[in-house]
Amino acid sequence: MSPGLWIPSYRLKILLLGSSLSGKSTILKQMRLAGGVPFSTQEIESFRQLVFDNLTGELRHLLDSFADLSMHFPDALSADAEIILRVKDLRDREPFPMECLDALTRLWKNLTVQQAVRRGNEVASPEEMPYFFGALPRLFSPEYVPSPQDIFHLRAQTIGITETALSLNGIEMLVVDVGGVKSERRKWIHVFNDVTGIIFTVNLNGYDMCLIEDRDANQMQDAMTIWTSIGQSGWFSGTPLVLCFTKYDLFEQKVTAGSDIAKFFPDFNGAPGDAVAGLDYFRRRFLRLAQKAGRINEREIQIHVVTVTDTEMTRVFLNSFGAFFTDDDMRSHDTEE
Ligand SMILES: Nc1nc2c(ncn2[C@@H]2O[C@H](COP(=O)(O)OP(=O)(O)OP(=O)(O)O)[C@@H](O)[C@H]2O)c(=O)[nH]1
Ligand SMILES: [Mg+2]
Repeated sequence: MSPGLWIPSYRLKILLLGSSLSGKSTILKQMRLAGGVPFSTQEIESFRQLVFDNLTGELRHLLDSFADLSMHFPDALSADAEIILRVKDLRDREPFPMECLDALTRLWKNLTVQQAVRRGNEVASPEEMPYFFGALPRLFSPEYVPSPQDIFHLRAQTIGITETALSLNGIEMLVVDVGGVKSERRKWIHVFNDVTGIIFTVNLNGYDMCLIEDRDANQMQDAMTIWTSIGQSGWFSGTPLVLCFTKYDLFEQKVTAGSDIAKFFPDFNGAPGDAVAGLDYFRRRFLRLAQKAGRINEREIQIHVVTVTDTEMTRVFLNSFGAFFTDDDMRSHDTEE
């Protein structure tokens, strides 16, 4: 084959797009496991180190946020905080330092710290903190190896662009994952050629959360802005869009516990505590934006609501979009769920 005449062997090129923390890389991990690209031993070791990094990094982020939240950090916990501030990255196969187990346990149980965790939406605290902090003794066991669930809950901000070739339901595809923070978005254009389909992820739970890179911005508003620009973009006229609302589990928990969507989206007129009405409201908002961008009449949008840390639920989602992206006939019918 002459140089420059490379013919791609995949049938679909799928772009994962969306704001940071919306679940793009988690979907890619699920796609890898479903698509015959399992994690290597070295990757699993990196995930183990990342678990420790997530635990200590998330706590440091929270401690740093006390001033912004106008809260006073409890003096009795300073020695424990010192231990966490001093930790170094783990080396390959180095066990988690045991002195951190007691310090993390005491910090996490403290009522003032818990109060700060509950106000995490104001400082973009990681939403998966309860998952890892609820499992501290298991994670600190010397034999600990991350489970697939742990791997799906890990957080690592994507920097740069990754391309993964895999096969789902017999369809060869190249899946492109990008970083969602604002500083990464200027790189997106480099992968806009020859796209067969876009999976656009929206963190439903982000309706009351600021962006990690901009505390004055709202995650949901940010997602709406990107969604509009994709709808209007000349690169993607005619490209089928899968709109994937993620973190329904966290959204439902928060809304039913009493967080009022109308405080952040005043035109929401559902009852406080009604997560289904909330979901319906955001679904309609995104469809309306697509309509304004001239997309909806083309029946090119499929909508899903997924908890992407849940393998069963994500498999159902993954089984649906291959046909949607490959089958023009399917898109001539209304495919909204
Ligand atoms: N509970 C729950 N957690 C989720 C869900 N989707 C993603 N997460 C968690 O949210 C965090 C961020 O997910 P990522 O997949 O890294 O987000 P991303 O869109 O790739 O973020 P960037 O790389 O910064 O653009 C991770 O800790 C995931 O485990 C979900 O549906 N439910
Ligand atoms: Mg990512």
